[in-house]
Amino acid sequence: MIRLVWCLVVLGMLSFGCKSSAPTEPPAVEQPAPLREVASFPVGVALQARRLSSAPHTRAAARTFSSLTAEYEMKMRPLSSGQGVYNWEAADDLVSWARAQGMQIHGHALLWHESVPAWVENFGGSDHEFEEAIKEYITTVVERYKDDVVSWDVVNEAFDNNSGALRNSVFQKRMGDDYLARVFQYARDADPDVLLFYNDYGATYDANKRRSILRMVDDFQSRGIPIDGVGLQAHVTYTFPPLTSIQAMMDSIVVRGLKVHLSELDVRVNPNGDLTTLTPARSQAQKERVRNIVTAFMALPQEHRFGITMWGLIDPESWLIEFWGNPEWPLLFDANVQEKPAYDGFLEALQGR
Ligand code: 9MR
Repeated sequence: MIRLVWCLVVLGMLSFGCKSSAPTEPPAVEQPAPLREVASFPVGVALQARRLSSAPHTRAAARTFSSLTAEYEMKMRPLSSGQGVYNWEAADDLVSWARAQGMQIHGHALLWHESVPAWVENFGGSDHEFEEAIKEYITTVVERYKDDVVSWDVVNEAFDNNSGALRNSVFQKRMGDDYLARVFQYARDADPDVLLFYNDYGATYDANKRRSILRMVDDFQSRGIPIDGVGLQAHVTYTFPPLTSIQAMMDSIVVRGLKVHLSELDVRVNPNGDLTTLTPARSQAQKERVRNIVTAFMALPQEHRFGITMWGLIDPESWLIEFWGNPEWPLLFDANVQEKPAYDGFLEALQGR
């Protein structure tokens, strides 16, 4: 009995203590549900290794996303500063951080004409030696991350805009027009389990590029060259390209039995430069656009939904601002690492709302 009275007294003191301290605490802000907990497919984010030193970034990224892409560090130029010379540190930092958060890792990108180190660009040996060096690079990188990376963009942006012709990259020049097939095979030989993607932009609205990509897939499949999916970068605006053209390209990938990755999603709201701040109306339009794209993706058969990756975490760090020279707010989080209406659009689509 004495014990019961004592407990009641203590409980009373505790609740009184809570009540009296309540007014000094900031009101609890209710956070929306984490996308990774709601989605039935991986929801990813591209991060640079230097963001790992910012607690607000890592907290939001780990809470929200279930997949990580290195925005920079796993490309050839940063990874390899000389033939046989590898700089793993920054890539390793991202990989071990992602693993600690239970995130899967998408490798980006083994070959990209915009990330060619000087030793490759100015390679002094024969074409055969060039190809051996590229093969060695692919094998080394894929094998190193065998246990960590579930999927690789094997080649990024191999086709020209408008014409759809094979780009005259150093890879095409030194290895010939069939280099794509051979490098996909090298990646497969290095890891029989990793998923292999071709990744590009513009495939939803550039008819010739789309045709070239699909022709490459058909050709690979007819020859038994390994390919598991196509990454559509999805650098879109709030109005362009039309949803129907995004759906059509996704369907073309699905009918070929491959997986679809919306691999670099961001949604420009200021493509004409008419805004100096993000207006509520444009923010709402962005939310609807994100909702529509995610809804269209969710309509794909489950085994073809590889994932959706946002190309960056917070608006002011998006590559688009420098690239286009306009103020821009293309991502799901604002400068204060707070979820925007666009985040809610993503979430509502996942929830079927
Ligand atoms: O957003 C990336 C930026 O931080 C890098 O400096 C740049 C060069 O490595 O690459 C950007 O990402 C590109 C991606 O790798 C491929 N598709 C186009 C992206 C924007 O340029």
